Amino acid sequence: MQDILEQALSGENLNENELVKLYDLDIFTLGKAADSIRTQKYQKKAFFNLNRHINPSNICADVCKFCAFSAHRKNPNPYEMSLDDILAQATASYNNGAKEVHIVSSHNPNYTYKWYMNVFREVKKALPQIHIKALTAAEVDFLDRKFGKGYKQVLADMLEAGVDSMPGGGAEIFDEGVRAYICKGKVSSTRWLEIHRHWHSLGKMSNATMLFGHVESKVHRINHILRLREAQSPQDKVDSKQGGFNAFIPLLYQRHNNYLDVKEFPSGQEILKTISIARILLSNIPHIKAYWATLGINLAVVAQEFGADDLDGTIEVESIQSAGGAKSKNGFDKDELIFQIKNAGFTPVERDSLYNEIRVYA
Ligand code: V47
Repeated sequence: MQDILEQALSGENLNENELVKLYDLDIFTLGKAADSIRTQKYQKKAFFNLNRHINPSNICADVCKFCAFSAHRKNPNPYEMSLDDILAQATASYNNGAKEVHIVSSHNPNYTYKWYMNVFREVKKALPQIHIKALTAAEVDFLDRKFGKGYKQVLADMLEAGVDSMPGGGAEIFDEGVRAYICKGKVSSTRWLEIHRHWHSLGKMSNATMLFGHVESKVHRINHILRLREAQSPQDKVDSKQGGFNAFIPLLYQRHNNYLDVKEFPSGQEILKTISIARILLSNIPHIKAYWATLGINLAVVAQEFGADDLDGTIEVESIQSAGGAKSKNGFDKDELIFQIKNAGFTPVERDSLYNEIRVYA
């Protein structure tokens, strides 16, 4: 069984049905292999940033069964933020030390195309130093379809309006059969990848998520990871920050307040194995993020021993995963994050959105 690990580590071209056997290895064997890659890249550094999530609206034209955030029967509190609300939140966070705003919304049919671009332009005008990470590929696809712009035009307009990078949301699970069940009508997997590739070709960075732990199989997860590996720009471009995926983020499904009927959930061991496998297979994606909002801080810190090197950031207000039951509504205190990382034997490194080091908390 070790053979499959050696083959995976040597970059052999195996398919998802072969690579799924990695899950049969014990957690320590997998973890050790992933940790040695992680340690070689970053030693004991564990990255985080000071960021602020802003979700302008929860009114959504789509109905993803896993989503507890959008306004629906189980969450009947529709809202729409104004530009002034968004600017006030971004400014307060900036004054509080945030270096990034992560702006993603539902697919709100009431907002105009101009409204979106104006938000980015005005945030950039008010806070030129802040990094704007905004619009998932699913939102780009929504704007393309609703306003007939073509996704390349949407991306060009985002760039012109001041968006610096794209978040990794909307990827869910690439398998189209699963997508048809969990998020029918949303961006297709092929289009999600095309949008990111085009963004990369403009010299920009983005992230890639994978929503796991619901109805997908382990083979679907491996297939998702392999498609990301294939879509990534060549290694030399990524290293010089010239466009590509910066981080892979496995998002653990939160099961409350939604319409997905899930019978089995991954154990902590299976979650860690998924993170290790991602580190082993994604040799061309620099960072693996253990997103504390879905894993909880304890598992997110342990995941640093299993291939992850990043925990995301302080967030301040988290609305998507907390709607599904995660205990992340109020973000994470910076000093507490630093304490947790140190307490686990890692060196906290505050980074910017492109993983340049800002401060090492030795
Ligand atoms: O795409 C929705 C997921 C994503 C649930 O790029 C859920 O740095 C778990 O993409 N349980 C949005 N997840 C969040 C996201 C993200 C988060 C942090 C950092 C970055 C980054 C990106 O949240 C959606 C969807 O996959 N999601 N509902 C749920 N019940």
